[in-house]
Amino acid sequence: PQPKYRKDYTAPDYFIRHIDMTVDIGETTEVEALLDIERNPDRPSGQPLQLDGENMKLLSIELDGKFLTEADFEVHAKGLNIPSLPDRCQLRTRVVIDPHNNTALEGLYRSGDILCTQCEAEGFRHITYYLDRPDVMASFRTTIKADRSTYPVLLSNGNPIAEDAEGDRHWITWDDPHPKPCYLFALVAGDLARVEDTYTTASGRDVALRFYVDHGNESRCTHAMQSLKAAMAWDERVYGLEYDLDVYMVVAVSAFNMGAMENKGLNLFNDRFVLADDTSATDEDYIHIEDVIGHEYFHNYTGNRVTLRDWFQLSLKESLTVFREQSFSADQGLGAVKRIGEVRQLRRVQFPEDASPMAHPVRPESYIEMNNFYTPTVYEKGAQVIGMMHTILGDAAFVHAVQEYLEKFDGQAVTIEDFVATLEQSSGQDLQQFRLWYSQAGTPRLTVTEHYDADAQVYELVIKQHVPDTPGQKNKQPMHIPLVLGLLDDSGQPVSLDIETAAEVTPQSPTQALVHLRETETTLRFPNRPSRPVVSLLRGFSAPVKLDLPHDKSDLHFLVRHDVDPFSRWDAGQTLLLRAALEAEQALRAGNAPAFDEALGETFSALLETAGSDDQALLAEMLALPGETYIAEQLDVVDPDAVVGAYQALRQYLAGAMGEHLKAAYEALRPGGAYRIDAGSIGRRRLQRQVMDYLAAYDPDALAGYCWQQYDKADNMTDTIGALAAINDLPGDTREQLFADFEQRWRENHLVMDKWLRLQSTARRDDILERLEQLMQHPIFSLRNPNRVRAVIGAFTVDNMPGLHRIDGSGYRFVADYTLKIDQLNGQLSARLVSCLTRWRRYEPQRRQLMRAELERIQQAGNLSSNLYEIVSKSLA
Ligand code: BAL
Ligand code: ZN
Repeated sequence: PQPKYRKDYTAPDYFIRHIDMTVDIGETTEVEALLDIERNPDRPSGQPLQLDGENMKLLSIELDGKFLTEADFEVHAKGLNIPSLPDRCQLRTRVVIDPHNNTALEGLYRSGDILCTQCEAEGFRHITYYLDRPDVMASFRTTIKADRSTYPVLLSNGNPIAEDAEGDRHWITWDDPHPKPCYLFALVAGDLARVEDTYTTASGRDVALRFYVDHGNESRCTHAMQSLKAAMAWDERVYGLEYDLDVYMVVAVSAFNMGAMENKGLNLFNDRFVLADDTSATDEDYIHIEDVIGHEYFHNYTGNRVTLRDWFQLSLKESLTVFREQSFSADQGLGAVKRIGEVRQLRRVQFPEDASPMAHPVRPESYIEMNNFYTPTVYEKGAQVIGMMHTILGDAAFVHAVQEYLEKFDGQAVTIEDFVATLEQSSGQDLQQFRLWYSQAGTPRLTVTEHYDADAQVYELVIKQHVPDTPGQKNKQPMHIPLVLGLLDDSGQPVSLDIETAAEVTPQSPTQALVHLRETETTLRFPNRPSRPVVSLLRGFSAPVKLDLPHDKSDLHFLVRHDVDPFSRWDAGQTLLLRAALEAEQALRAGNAPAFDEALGETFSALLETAGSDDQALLAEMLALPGETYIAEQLDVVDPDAVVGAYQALRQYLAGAMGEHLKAAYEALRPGGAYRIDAGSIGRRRLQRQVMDYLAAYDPDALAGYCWQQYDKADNMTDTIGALAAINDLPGDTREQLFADFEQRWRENHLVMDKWLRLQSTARRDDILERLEQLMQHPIFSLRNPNRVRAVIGAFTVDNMPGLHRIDGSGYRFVADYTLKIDQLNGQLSARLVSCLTRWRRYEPQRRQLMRAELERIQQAGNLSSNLYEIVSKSLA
């Protein structure tokens, strides 16, 4: 497979202005497409028409009503070429496709008993011959014909304009007047129940909201429906954006590669992001549903009304939409805690990617398989980049600039440069240097040193920035990094800021400032400081950087107690814990027993004592340890045994320091009434789960008793799964009995069973690989369903460090075996699973060798999907 490069972009030689398509579903599926084609006047005439098309059998082709013979065109594995065309013409193709055997889940495929589509990024070329690129936008008219009893519901984008039936077959025609790229096309055929509601827009129009789900699941759409209405109202209130069609449809699908897909007017959703009720969904499920429903809804403007010129611009729509989703979500109640969760996830997943052989800029320069670039870098780092521009411009100017962008480019396919230039023009801010965030890969590192001159009463910070080398990029330029900071005096009070520096400074309040770091080194001087202040840096996580703080331990303890910014307060605690974990890791590698400061236990025990009064969701975050992956991320050479050992030792130490208070806290946090999903109740349950995690280390027997009772009494899935999660790593009868009971109760509900599978795949036990094989024999499991595969194999690769890194290499062998098996079915999925092996160079020599050998075995197996080929070959390069 050959890479495609951003620099090679050329406009299309032809446009397709309209497509009239008939999809006739039967034993086989026949697709007839009539394309209105126009030559692009800006391109030379006489160019061949090169249509994309894969995995289809051509039946006939007509140009302006005349059948073409084989001499008139050329069909190859990737498409169809016609040497020359008139400037305007109509082309009609008829093809046969095979959705029932489409295991890759792109194009038209079968999920359970329904047929559905996934066209982003390049799935439409599996449905019919087409110019499958986002800068070709057409109006779509789609007729679907099918058996009436098997497929009573037939959906596509836009509005239904005609329908009829004859015998046991029926058909319906949908018309979507908004020109769109084919990646936003969708079609669904199946026997689905419909749940309907109405939203009245700010201007008074009624929009029909329709959820389509399997029969029996109707009552499980309530939260998704409410979330959709909340998102519609939020976009009107914050961005002044009103929905533009009369109908908004959401279909829940069980076999789905992505989380959801924003097809115009007809979103397709992985069913885990639609279906929920109190007994089967956890707090986190409810939050995810709200997020994803919001995300897909927000795409209607940022992505659909203004779309992409080419796939290198993917982050244009994704980062802005993730940013909008995150703002919406924070407004729904969890605020700063939501931000902390995003940062945790960024550090756990995106920072490692940015330091891996797959590291790429937010706007990639090349790709072999576009599906490999739906990454944490494009999405989550991209959203942080948008967030920094929001910080630099300020909220009002940012929202105004986005509105201008949407107006200016409405109905067009544009670039990241168009977006940034609009923000610049609208706000008057200079974002020239800031653009490096789009082109330079790698996580910048800030190293801060401090100096206090008691005689001169001056406190000074020197901040150095460095962007590490990444594949294909060396010697990078300094970035424009917005750093938000404040100072605390020795009583913990915020200090009025007076800063002497060559850097630009934007005051945000009398005690907080935004400093624009643009140089390799920046000096900040704070005069008139009668005593040494403690600096609070990177407030609100104002930039996605790694930060080496100047603080000693006592400063960090001080910030945990006093910082007014919840993010920085949390991060000071995380830094303390991380430093302790790294010292333990070093001790273990040197053959010594880890030792921890008493002060650490005191600070965290003191936090626990505030369990009744403080913000409980924030407290839960404060008490949660930095994950093993994040600890490993700090090391030049990773020894997984030492990382896991250090994590456990630290957890055991803190649990011991908190001691009997843990039991009192657990009791105090028991629910007082019926299940509710407001922010306060979610916070209480999160804190209770965190307490249980320490209790598992402090007093496993007591914990087992609590788990039994909690499981028995639970009226909601958060408490039920909380009991299983807490006891997951503890051997014994209670664990086995609870897991067995859960299976009996929930074996018919595949989404709930995913939780059961996931917990067992991440359990720390010597026979984990045998257990994984058993789980894959369970009737609910199928290698063809991505959710099931992610629950067993995916969870194991991401959250089972000791199992994956077994010193005999059996964990790696297991992953490689299943990667190869799944690659025969679904290349998008196999490419994700293998990513746990790609950073083999960072491990100690024995693991390094074992991981590399498995990657080489995959490479040598041959016949790989382009997805897997790209990841494996880049990892070994
Ligand atoms: N566009 C793919 C799914 C999503 O990001 O919404
Ligand atoms: Zn998206």
